[in-house]
Amino acid sequence: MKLIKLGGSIITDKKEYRRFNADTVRRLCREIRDSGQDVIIVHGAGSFGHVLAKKYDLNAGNRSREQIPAVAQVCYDVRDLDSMIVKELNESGIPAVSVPPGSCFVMEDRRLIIENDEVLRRFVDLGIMPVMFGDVVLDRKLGFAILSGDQIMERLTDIFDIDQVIFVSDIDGLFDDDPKTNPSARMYGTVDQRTLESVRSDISVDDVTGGVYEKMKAMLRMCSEKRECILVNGNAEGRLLSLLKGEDVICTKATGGII
Ligand code: IP8
Repeated sequence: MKLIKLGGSIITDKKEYRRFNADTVRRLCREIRDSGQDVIIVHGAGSFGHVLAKKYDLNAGNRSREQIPAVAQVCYDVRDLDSMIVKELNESGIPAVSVPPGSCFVMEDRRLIIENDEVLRRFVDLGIMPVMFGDVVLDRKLGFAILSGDQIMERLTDIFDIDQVIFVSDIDGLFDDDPKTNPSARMYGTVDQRTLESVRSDISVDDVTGGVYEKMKAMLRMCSEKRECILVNGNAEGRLLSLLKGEDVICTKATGGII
């Protein structure tokens, strides 16, 4: 089984609050369907989550009354985004159902706790994809906190037998600098822990959950002898489909895990 994260930068326009990239999502759903692979999808929050989460400092936890309406609004916005994605999945022929993490699970000091995975497993056994996403989640220590889709991915690799983890983003792979502002930035074909240590950790700092650097760290934690983790550009038509079919594509592969 493959685990795919549709990143917030590909499913939304991150510069504009609540701007959904419907055409891209529709195409990616079709590429996944056409691959014929068994897949679970997690998605990011993009401009449906990060804009208000940053403005009200939601990842710091419960600090002031004025955060509370923002928590409710972000919960609403990311569920709205999710329902549009689940709709596209179902319309493309992939039976899918929303499982909002903030309504089903809690966190403890920003770590997602999934004490009971029965619902997730039973949906998968029925051939229905449970779709989880970056959300605001109640936290036993902090009151609430931001749960990134990347962390959900890590938990899911403990629950399901995942042989390939794919992060679909709007860049070709991991670069040694931000390719959007530095045209001479170089892309890595593979990264290991040593590469990561030399990468600028402030790339894509717009994300309250850390951007490319944190993603690459999560990828290194998830890869193993039996499982590869790949970052691929979803704006390049057909690239995700080729990757899922086992073809060579432009991407960054994480190797060697993290110590
Ligand atoms: O886009 C963040 O999830 P991510 C969730 O996967 C919120 O990092 C609500 C900002």
